[in-house]
Amino acid sequence: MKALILVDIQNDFLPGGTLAVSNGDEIIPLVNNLQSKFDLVVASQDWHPENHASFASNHDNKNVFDVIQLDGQDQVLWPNHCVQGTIGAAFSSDLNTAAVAAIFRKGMHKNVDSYSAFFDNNNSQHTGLESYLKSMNITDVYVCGLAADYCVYFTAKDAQSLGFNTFYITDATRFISEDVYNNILLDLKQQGVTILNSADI
Ligand code: VGL
Ligand code: ZN
Repeated sequence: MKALILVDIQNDFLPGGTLAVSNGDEIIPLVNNLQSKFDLVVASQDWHPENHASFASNHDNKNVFDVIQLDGQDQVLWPNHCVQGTIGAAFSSDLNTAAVAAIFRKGMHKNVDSYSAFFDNNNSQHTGLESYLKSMNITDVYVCGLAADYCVYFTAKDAQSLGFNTFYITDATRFISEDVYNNILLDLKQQGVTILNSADI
């Protein structure tokens, strides 16, 4: 059984949002069309409290894109984004969510970020996605959404390490940083993730 995970297709990651990914809106028609090819469609939603430690505004003398140590790990500081209950945190109104069976929210704990739809960045808290997919007999996981080099990457990496056959749909993602993107593609290939285009599905 095959699942499609729609990662963080939220207004703040789209043109006009606070952490807009260039051309992020271009993926939406593709993602809408892909959904009917899957047994199950689920979505993740970045869902931060206003005082979240990943926001540069919550640190003295720090700028957006500075890197700090948080709980022993490198943490990029972001503009405020996807604050719980705001329009920025909502899914794009162009995204077809009618077939989305379940939504997994992440990044709710003030002191730890959560790029992956499966766990927090320190791997301590599960979102419930792994056990949900396994309970639905999913063996193959396809990932798309935003951003290619952060949340889609970590979701694909974790899916593969959890034993799912994992597929990363390049034309149904857009990156924040091209350098980071080139590195993560190499890493995903090394982990055994299949990199493909939506036309191959
Ligand atoms: C994301 C940065 C911060 C993402 C979420 O969805 O890729 N990136 N929070
Ligand atoms: Zn975030």
